[in-house]
Amino acid sequence: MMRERCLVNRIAATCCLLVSAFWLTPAASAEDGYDLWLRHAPLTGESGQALRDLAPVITSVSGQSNGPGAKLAYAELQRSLASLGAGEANAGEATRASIVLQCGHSNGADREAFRIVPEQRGLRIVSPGQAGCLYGAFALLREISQGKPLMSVALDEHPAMPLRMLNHWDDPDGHVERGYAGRSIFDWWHLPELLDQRMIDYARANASIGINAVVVNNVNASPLFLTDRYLPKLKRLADAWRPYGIRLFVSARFSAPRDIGGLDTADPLDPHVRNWWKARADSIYAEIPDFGGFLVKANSEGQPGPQDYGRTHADGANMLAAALGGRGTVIWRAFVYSAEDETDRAKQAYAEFEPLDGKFAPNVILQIKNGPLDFQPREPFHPLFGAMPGTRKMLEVQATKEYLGFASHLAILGPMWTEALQADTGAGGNVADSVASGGMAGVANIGSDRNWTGSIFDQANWYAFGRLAWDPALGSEEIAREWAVQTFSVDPQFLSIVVPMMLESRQAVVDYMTPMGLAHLMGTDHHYGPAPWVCDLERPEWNPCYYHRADKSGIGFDRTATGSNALSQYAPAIAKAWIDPHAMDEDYLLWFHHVAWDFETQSGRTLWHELVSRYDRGVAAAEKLREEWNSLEQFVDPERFAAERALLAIQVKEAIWWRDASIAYWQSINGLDLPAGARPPAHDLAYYKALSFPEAPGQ
Ligand code: GCW
Repeated sequence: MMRERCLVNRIAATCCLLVSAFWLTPAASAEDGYDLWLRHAPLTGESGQALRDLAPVITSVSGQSNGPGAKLAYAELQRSLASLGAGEANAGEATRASIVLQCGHSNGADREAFRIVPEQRGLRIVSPGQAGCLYGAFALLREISQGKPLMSVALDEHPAMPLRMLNHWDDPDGHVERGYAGRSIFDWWHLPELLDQRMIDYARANASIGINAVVVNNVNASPLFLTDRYLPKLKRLADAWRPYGIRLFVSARFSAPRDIGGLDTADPLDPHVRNWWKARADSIYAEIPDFGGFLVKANSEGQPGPQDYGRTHADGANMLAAALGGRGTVIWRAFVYSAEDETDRAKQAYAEFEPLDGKFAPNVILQIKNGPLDFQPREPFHPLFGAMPGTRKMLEVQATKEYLGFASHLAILGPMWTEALQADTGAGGNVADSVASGGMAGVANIGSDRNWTGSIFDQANWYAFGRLAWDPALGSEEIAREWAVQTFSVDPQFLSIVVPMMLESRQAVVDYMTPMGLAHLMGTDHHYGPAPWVCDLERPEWNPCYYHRADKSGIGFDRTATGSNALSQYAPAIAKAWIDPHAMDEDYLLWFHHVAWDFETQSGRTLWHELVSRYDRGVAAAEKLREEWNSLEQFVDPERFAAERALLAIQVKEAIWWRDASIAYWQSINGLDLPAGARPPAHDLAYYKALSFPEAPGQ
């Protein structure tokens, strides 16, 4: 199907080139976004000519051509180079370039590494393993798509971390928790008999950016996934994805021995419970020999866990680790907080897990969200990354944008994830270093929408996730450019506008939603739109007022020694940078400090005036995104152009809504006038409070 689509795209693109010769409209053919960054539109100009001249011939080193990675790499190069224009050979046989695939059969850690080595008349893709060969092929195509001459591509790469994993929060009935791109892509109803072509296209897209693991179901897990009924379904997927180097994982419900096992307990120290999990694991491995393992959300937000039996997280995780043995990995989430605990929610995960350092089995990885709260537009990095040296760790980020305007708002997350990955933990390295033996998990933003992610620009977040998990040192700009070239156009004028748009988009969202370190002010349940006034929910930490702590005298959460002292969970050198409200990075000011409304900020303005100016800056940035996109019509096909134009109009409208509702609320608390010249909110506070969104998706 994708092959046919490629052909259709090539014909369309060729027509487009012919048309453009007359009307100078280089982007006339409609596209729906299904092909992602793998469109491989024909190269034009000198690079297109050069590729046609070389018309590479692809071969595999004899005896090594039968592995799954080699076969896929071969097919991928054939089809995609043809799509890029190499199929239309200008060259005679004697002058054609050669691409040689040399793929080994290693099962070791190096199986994903690859080199692209230039040769006299062509190049060689070399890997000790099969997956590495496929990664090498995709890397070559990425380079060529950027206009790099085939003969000058030379790479030597290996992944920075072993697990580069998508977490799907998908339920068996097709609902996706916090998903904004339609229903689940997994058709459990028709599996195992029917394997949708989408499952292959999905694996190919993941492999193209180095993703090697997928958790297929929600961490709020249904025990169904552990039943015999689901085994053949899971097996069908695992078999389909194996050639692409992807291992399948399942979110395991901790109470499964009770829910589906006929036991009256799920106590991790009970021998019957241990045997039950061991037998379950054996049944899974009998069908899926390379099954990845279990992801577990335990004793968090009502999920069952070992604490229900007076046991620790380590007891629970190690019991499952023993059931898997050397065959797989338990990924245990550190996202926990408790209604009964009076302390700052941002402190609770550290308080619970840090004392368990060194107590987890070697095949347990602790999965930690990027910040100590919950995927906010901006948070400081999670203090656990600077702790627990005796524990394997994994970084969890969220591509779905639960708190950043869903798929409606343009917010490119590469800069946010880079901010986390490159944060110095004060413990001898940065966050990326601290997860080097674990990995990176991305809560997937993928759904049944034709364009996969609900908007074209949200594809860039899937892309950036894979690229950063492969190499956390990559710059956001480089990633954005790579993506934009492959997804839209290599035209320098287009790139000079769209790449900065992408890079600035996340800060725009921070500014109009939660400036200066504010957090969790989103509407209850759906997490869409402003609701800083909410203060009546059962659990204190469900209320936005818990986080902003605004009163007549000031605003912000005191996390210094005079408050919750969450700062003390960071290494002293790191905490020092945040301790002085006058000298610190003001992007985190109200995260760590409660300050007076007339506190003097670094701009010389009072806190109140500075806040208003940040809201205005955010709205202006959203307007700029819209204007800039609208200036790019000539570079983008009509379908994708119109879809994004509509979304950016929504974003501007909602940025104004965020600003106005927030300002109206703060004024109701502080009783202060707006700075001179600032526009008053369009409506009174009662209007904003009365808005409701019964149809908001993803809840
Ligand atoms: O952010 C919260 C979400 C929940 C989610 C939870 C988690 C899967 O609102 O929907 O549950 O985080 O990460 O477990």
